Amino acid sequence: MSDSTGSTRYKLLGLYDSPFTRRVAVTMNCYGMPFEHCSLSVFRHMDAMRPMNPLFKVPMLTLPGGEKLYESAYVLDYLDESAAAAGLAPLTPPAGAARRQVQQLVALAMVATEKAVSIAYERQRPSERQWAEWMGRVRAQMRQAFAMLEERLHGDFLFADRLTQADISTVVGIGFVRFVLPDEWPNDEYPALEALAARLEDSEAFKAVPIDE
Ligand SMILES: N[C@@H](CCC(=O)N[C@@H](CS)C(=O)NCC(=O)O)C(=O)O
Repeated sequence: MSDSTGSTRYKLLGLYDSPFTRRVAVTMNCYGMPFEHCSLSVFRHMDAMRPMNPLFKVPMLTLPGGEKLYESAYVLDYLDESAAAAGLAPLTPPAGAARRQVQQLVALAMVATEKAVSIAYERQRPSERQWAEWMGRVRAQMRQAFAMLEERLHGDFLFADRLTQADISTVVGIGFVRFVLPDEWPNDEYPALEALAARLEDSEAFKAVPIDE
């Protein structure tokens, strides 16, 4: 199927320094779903982005037929369903306790990530307008979520000795903190998470979507 521009490919809009965009990109790589990357910033490239996404919210995945999907969780849900239809094991289990447990690990990863993104936004404000108490609260929440993930990580992966969305979402969150807020990553506090991040960042699915692209 092609859209009005004749495209037959998936198009992923958003920079990879958005952890939400990057987790979609890594997931597509894991599923072997090729896509075109539209590398535009929601802040710096608003004029170029407006015609395709006047919401200025990323990620946005355009399907080969032209349909646009927003919200990384829903995009991942679509990708999982497509992967399952193609006979692949979805990165979030389809049902039952396994699904619930992976989703809850992803929820922790998203709390850590969203709080880190909040810190990054707060730092964009003029220094006299930054709210130190708020940043302190958000930082504590971010660290708590990473600590809970660290506690849950015993083997090579967060769930059942195989790669799931819990690992991908956690590692893109860690990547975001280390790249955008390096002073917010407490070195050596989460050794198991650091080992997971090192291993996954070295895999093809992650290396193909570097955070600074
Ligand atoms: N819950 C959303 C969060 C997406 C999000 O906040 N993206 C940021 C980039 S990291 C963005 O588009 N920011 C611009 C804005 O919110 O105006 C998702 O998972 O897709």
